[in-house]
Amino acid sequence: MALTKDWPPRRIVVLTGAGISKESGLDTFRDKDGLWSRVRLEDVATPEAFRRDPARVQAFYNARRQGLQDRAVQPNAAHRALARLQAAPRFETLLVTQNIDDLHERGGSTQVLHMHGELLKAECLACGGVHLWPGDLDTASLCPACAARGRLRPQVVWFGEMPLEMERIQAALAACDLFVSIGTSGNVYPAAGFVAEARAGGAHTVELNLEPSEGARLFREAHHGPASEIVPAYVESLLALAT
Ligand code: BV8
Repeated sequence: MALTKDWPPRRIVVLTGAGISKESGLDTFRDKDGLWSRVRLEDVATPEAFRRDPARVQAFYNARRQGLQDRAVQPNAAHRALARLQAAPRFETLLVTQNIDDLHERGGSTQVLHMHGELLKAECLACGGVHLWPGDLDTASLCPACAARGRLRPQVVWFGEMPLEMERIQAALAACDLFVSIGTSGNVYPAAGFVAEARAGGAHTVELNLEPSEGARLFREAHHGPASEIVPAYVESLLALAT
């Protein structure tokens, strides 16, 4: 039952997390076999860690960057379903992802808002330039714009850093009719607070996740199961409204 100001919805905000890429072969963070079960985020995903031991942080992201480009890692049916939703003219869909992989784009999505940055890009600490960077980053890496050596970091938002395009996201959450959260544990802020912001704006809120997240009680509707199954099913139910 949709309790919202405007149904069928016209303005939709979708938020995705690591769970949508799990069936594509990428690790999540907090599952039992996740990234944070093998390394402490304080050692590899904060500005302090980068200042303390840049080689260790670069190695962590170099390994993930190479893993993402493994031929076995491909977008799955959930990524492709969201691309279909974005292409439907009946809806105005903003896709916000916490993920730093490029599987939404490779699954056909356009205008993906990477609030935590992108693994395949590097940012120059000398000139601020952001560049596509599929290879390893290290102390010999040269900035393509200013030629500074060893000043490139992953274009990734670490803990303690401000996520990207927050004003645009918050305006979309306040205005949307429907907020759909997919494959995220609801542990990390500000993304974990988006559902409350959408509800405050009168939107219907839906969680699509393998299991109830930390914020499950804030969602008016929930479907649990693997993203590759429940996301296409939910998208098809929305597209049926548009006919
Ligand atoms: C900020 C990029 C403030 C890096 C990430 C002290 C100082 C400063 C801030 C804080 C602090 N203490 C706490 C905070 C806030 C902090 C925070 O929330 N910490 C948590 C740990 C409590 N947040 C921040 O620091 C943020 N910045 O607050 O800035 C500020 C203010 C003013 C000025 C300047 C700064 C920045 C947070 C961003 C950090 N970067 N990623 C990288 O990728 O390496 S976070 C990283 O974890 C992800 O990007 C994601 O956002 C986050 C959570 O991950 P999820 O995607 O949810 O993945 P998870 O494994 O947790 O869950 C997966 C889910 O999928 C599960 O529910 C599972 O059931 C489900 N699933 C599994 N398989 C499937 C599935 N679902 C469907 N199908 C399947 N097959």
